[in-house]
Amino acid sequence: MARLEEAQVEFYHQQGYLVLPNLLTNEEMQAPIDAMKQKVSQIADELFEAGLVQDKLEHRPFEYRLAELFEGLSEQEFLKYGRSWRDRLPGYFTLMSNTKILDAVESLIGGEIFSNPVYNVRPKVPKVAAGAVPWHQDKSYWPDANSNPVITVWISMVDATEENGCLHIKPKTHCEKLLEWHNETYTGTGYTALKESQLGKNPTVALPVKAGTAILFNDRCLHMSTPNNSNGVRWSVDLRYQPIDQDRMPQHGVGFLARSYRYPNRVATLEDWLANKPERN
Ligand SMILES: O=C(O)CCC(=O)C(=O)O
Repeated sequence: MARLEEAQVEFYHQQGYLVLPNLLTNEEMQAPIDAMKQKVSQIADELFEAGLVQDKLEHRPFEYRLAELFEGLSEQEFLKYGRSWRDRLPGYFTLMSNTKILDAVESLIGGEIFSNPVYNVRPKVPKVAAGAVPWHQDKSYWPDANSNPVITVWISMVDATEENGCLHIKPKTHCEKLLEWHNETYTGTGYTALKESQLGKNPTVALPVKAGTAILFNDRCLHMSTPNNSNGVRWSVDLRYQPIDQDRMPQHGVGFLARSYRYPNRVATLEDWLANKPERN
């Protein structure tokens, strides 16, 4: 098992976040990237059939194809597909069950791990306001859930830079209570957001990272991301994990038992997940 070092665990608990540079290899990223490519091809087909694009750009690289498909189209055309995706494609289950990710999470919350139903594939294309995410705490999306601790594992599928809108975080804010949030009205997607006056004095840390890097953070840690000012897509995935004896948040979908030493026979398989079953019977 690839346990986190003691100093990393300590950093996470003190700062509320932890960066694991190059956690995943290109090979490990291939399955989720293939799932994303599948969805992009489906979108290209639909745009082509609707006469919105004349070229499906089949030969353009993963990092650019979706951005170029929407280059001449409106923000509303893009948002029809959602600012983040939660398709049930096998490649995402492969990623959520990745041993290295689960080992890191185990180091923080123990080996009884439930994969929370809230996961997002983020195709952050340039010039779409909803790409930039305002300051918030993830817990604002499940304020009443009795789930603690929930850990977000944010993974970059391409290099995330200050230009294409990497993640920014305010260390140590995870020790604060859940702040009163509002739903913003300028992106068309109603993100939960905090006012400038609520952000406190903690400095902001920008987190540009290479593809395959994971950023783990507590669901009360303040974070945001800036607009994508590049020509490519800032592809990322954010996954969430929690101990198995906590609220599974069915109002958000069906998560799954990802690792258990106590109930190894109940750990969900791909077939269970595809059938919306949280664990083996
Ligand atoms: O990927 C982003 O730009 C924002 C991610 C985020 O807010 C989250 O994972 O909770």
